[in-house]
Amino acid sequence: MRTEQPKMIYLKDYQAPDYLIDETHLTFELFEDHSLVHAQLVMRRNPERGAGLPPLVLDGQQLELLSVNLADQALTAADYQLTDSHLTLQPDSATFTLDTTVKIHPETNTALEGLYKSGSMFCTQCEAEGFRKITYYLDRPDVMSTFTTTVIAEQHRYPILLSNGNPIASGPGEDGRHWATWEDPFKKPAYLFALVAGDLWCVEDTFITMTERTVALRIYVEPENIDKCQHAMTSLKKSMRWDEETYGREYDLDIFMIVAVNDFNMGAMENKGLNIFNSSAVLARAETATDAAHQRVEAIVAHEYFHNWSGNRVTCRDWFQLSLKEGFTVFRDSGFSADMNSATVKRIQDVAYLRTHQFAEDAGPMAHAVRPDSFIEISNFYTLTVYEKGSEVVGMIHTLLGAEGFRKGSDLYFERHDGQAVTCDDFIKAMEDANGADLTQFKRWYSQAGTPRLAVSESFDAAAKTYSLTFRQSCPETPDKVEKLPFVIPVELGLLDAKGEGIALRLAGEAAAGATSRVISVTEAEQTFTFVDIAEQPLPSLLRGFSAPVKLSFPYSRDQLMFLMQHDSDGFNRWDAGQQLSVQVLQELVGQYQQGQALHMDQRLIAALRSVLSDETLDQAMVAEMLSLPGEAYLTEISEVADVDAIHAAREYARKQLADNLHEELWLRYQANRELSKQTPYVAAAEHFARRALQNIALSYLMLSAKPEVLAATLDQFDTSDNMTERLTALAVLVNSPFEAEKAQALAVFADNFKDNPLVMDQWFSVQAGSPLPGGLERVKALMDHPAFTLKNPNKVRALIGAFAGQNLINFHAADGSGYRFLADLVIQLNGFNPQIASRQLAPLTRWRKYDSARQALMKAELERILASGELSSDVFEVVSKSLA
Ligand code: B3K
Ligand code: ZN
Repeated sequence: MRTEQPKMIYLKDYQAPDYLIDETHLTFELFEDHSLVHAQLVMRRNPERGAGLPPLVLDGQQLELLSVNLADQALTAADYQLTDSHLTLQPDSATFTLDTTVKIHPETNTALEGLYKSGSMFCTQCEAEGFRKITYYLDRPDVMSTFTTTVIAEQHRYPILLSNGNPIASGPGEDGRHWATWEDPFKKPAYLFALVAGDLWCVEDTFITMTERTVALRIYVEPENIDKCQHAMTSLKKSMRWDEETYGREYDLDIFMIVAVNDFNMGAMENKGLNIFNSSAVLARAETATDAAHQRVEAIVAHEYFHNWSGNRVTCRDWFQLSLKEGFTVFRDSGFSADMNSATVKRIQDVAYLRTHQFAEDAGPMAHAVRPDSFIEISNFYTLTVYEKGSEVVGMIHTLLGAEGFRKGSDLYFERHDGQAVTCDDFIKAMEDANGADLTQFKRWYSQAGTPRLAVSESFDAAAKTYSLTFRQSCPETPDKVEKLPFVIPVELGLLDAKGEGIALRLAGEAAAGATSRVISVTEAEQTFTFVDIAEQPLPSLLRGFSAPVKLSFPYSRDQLMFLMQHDSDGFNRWDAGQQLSVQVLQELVGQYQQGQALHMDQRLIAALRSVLSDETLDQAMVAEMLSLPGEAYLTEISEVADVDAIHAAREYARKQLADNLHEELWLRYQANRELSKQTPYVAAAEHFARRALQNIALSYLMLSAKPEVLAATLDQFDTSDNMTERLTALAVLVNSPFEAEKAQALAVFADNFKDNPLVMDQWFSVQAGSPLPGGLERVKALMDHPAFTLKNPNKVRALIGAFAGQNLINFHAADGSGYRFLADLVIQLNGFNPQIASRQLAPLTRWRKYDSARQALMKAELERILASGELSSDVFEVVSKSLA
């Protein structure tokens, strides 16, 4: 909890540190009711900051200072100043050693930041500013030091003692204790420090690097999970190979370790040589994890591994530069996932997510630039904007420079800045220097928040055989009030002739026609591009592959969208045409609902999806994606004022229409794929994901008919399938069906089978929390009393509370405000023991401006109630106060 009024911190106030730490030597003595941390810091005055010896101000929170020695002299309380956030003392020489001993309480640390206990295991989470809860330190990323760490703990309870780097010594101690010392030769900021002590088993493997060094790989888990590590290990080895082949990056230590912990505030953490993972991001096997979970494990293992270069070897100068490592690393992991699976499907999923959630963030009260220029609590800035939009920005550089140019740029960046803490500008500079490019205007993507709009209009001159596209860009105002200057927007496009063939493109002034798809850069507020030699009116395919994170509009007719769905050579745009068509149709239904009319759906959507469903040549994962109507959250995001009830009614009506009209086709595809699933043992690979995805979406449509043969098929899938992907879908389909007895039975059987597997129980909670059937809040409240539920575990909070408030819009937004009240009560409770989780769960309430005035008033009242509820963490304070501003 804060004791002072939270302060805003500004990028413009950045100053290099007064002192540097060259070596950090830590000794941890772990006990059940406290722990002791001895730190020896070898320090010196930062030469960059000139002569003179200013006071040394160390960060430290929730530490009990037992002793402090400066240059081997014990200090007394008169020699230093101590507040609840800093220890200040006066060095008398430019180089010195500082020794401190502090007492801390990991056993009661519920915020899961710093050193804490997850079950019986000790573990750490230091990014962004958790290290200051471990010892007094210069806890900022531009202070980089080597570390040696000795961990001493009871041998019996904690046979495994881990820290960063390579193990150098270990041995028995007194009173049944033992110790181990680790040495990390690479300089790193304290946020990458990690320690683990526990009774863990590990799966081992090795990796031979590109220079033929052998690296030991270990995944540590609690004994009962030892059978669920293989997928993560395979993913790790694929990641290591991919980073060598794609970016020329080789691993540097002799050992790479992953530890799975159950209580973790986010997905995983890239600590040097010792990644600590939420168990949900490591454990996966067919029987207990869905295809989506398998893909998430693969992506997160890769992401954290890739940080070894983009984040650890080259790190951030300050936390405003967070996207330097996160945006780039998300871009890298997306490339990896695209290569391992279907690239088009990966792109579709990323874009659907970005448009739904990042666009909403960019339009809300917490909107901020990819490189924010101020914050109160950095933990609040691990956002979709920093991560996903940051990745899109890196992706646009890739598009503008081409794959080869981009690789030259990344090589130069890693070479130039290895071992340094740098800025987004340094990244851009390397890209520019390696390519002789000028990205000055492009850099606005880093400083201007908000989602640009790009309105496109066309004009065709049959006589002159020219076709012009005019682009008008604008960007809505954001809370920072930063003036929006034109962005550089790379637009990949093609023109289709009447047969759907791509036309070879030649811009006016160019000597000859080139390819049928190309990238043009829109750099002005309004800009026209004229194509020549265009014999007939073409149909444009715009923003192929979603080449820029903008809201593009073009006045397509529904027939034109259907034409693009069938003919566009760009798979992403075929899907997107389908989405645009669905949006038009759904918005029309929303209008009918609001007017109190009977709903009538444009039959062209049915025809379009029928032809998708009957096309056996299409990638089945694509078919599944195309059958998925835009979600309620996306329909909310694109509405001026979101009508929760109308959106829900319209979408459900459309689903039922599709289900009724396409019953035969869906049933055929369901049965064919289900048959294959029965015959094939589970494989975690793209074509199998694709088959099961289509099978499962088909089943969820089919059940809308409530026909007995569909119920029978669902029960069979639930009872007999060998994998969680099929079983969980069957469960979800039953939960959302009218078959009360079967639903209750399936839920009970599932809970009984998996009561000892917390990750599977999370799925069980989510399926129920997400069900749009009436009575959602009561169900969620009842589930909170289930023995497997606890608010202390972030995964449980996300599974039940997060799924309810984030995905079950019709229940969460109940007109009486009960959902809002429930969430606010929980946020107030969570604020007391885990501020980061409290602040995350708050997000749905911050979107109040999207709703009708009655709901707005209810949501605001809850935000005000939170604000008045007592001592707020800086995390919750920042989000609530900005939302109300
Ligand atoms: N770097 C961490 C996130 C840390 C979040 C701190 N609140 C995981 C990642 O992005 O790889
Ligand atoms: Zn990351």
